[in-house]
Amino acid sequence: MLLLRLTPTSGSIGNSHDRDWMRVSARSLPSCRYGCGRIANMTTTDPAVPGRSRVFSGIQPTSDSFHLGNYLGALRSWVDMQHTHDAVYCIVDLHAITISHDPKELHQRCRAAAAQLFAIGLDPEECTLFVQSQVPEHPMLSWMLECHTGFGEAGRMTQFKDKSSKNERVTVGLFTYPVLQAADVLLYQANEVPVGEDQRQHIELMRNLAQRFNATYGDTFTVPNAHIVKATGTVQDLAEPERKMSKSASSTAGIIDLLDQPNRIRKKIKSAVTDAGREIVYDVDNKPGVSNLLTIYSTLAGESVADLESRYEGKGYGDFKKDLAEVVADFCAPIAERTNEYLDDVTELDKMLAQGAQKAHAIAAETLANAYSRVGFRQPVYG
Ligand code: AQP
Repeated sequence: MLLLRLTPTSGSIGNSHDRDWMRVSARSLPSCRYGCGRIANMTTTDPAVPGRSRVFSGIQPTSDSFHLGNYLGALRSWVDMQHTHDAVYCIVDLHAITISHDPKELHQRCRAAAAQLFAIGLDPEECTLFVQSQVPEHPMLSWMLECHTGFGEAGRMTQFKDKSSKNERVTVGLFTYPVLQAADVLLYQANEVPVGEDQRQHIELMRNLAQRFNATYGDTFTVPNAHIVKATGTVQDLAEPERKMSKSASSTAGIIDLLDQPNRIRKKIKSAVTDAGREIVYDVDNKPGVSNLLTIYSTLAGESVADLESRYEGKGYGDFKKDLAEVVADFCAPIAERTNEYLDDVTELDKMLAQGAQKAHAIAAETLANAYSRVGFRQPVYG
């Protein structure tokens, strides 16, 4: 049974489009605090699924390889949580066309993404992994949520502002990206969403949308929580430590790809920007470059930052970087090898993804059917 609790929050509605929209909603919501710019905060006290709590997360197939930021920020949690949660993971190819793309490349990158995810340790017996475009409920729910999202509310998303300033072609899809992301998660009644720090604002939006929909139509969606690992929530670019490691960076010099060759990894780490002084100490404000390298080292080697600081006391950046390069290269090499093995048999890989999509569809269809009847739609007719 799903128990829901209503409490006010401070989510302010600043834009006039939003305020108009909220006034309409408020009339049908006597039990919630609206009108003063507050929205209801609904938290689940029981998991949607008896037994294991559910997690959902997605990743875009927008490059040939995932990078260390993706891995340390999110994918590592995906692997861990498949053993403790009812885990549903998605390669979000619908999101990938919000920026320019090449159709053949996208098709191939979905397979490369799946191969890498299995290679880092996702197990189809332990979790559900599927490609978003194979489960049609995602855009269907997204439309419904778009019709409950304030224009100004969507416009405040910093990722949209950032990406729209970098791309010449700014689409409506890029604007509504976080609403599709909300649909992705809400379809599965997920309790937790393992992501990097950059996704915190999007999770907040999806929580607001779930609360708003529930308050308007009755309990329909579990309100999810972000699962962000503090230490690795943002992995910085090695060449520009003030920026997050990102596929869309202007140069690849500061990005460690999981599929990079060992020599390439060594070269990138050797050239990583360090800071003034010679001490290897963790100090994000004054030594962002070294602190980032220490985080990577500590997480991959399973050693505490304090132990690493002691080990490298009195030694220079050269020794530290040399050892770190070997740690990273040793970590990535077997992933690249296993990825290639999966890619050697794309028929089997496609079969695994189709099975994942069937499992995902069974959950998504149930949530969508419920949401459809709540808003007064007829049930969808498939096939
Ligand atoms: N630098 C990072 N540190 C920690 N976590 C990160 N994530 C991404 N970059 C970092 C997390 O990886 C997951 C997948 O993200 P995505 O599919 O949205 O990939 P992305 O955001 O497109 O990755 P990029 O590299 O940042 O691409 P661009 O440049 O296109 O935006 C998410 O959980 C994300 O938080």
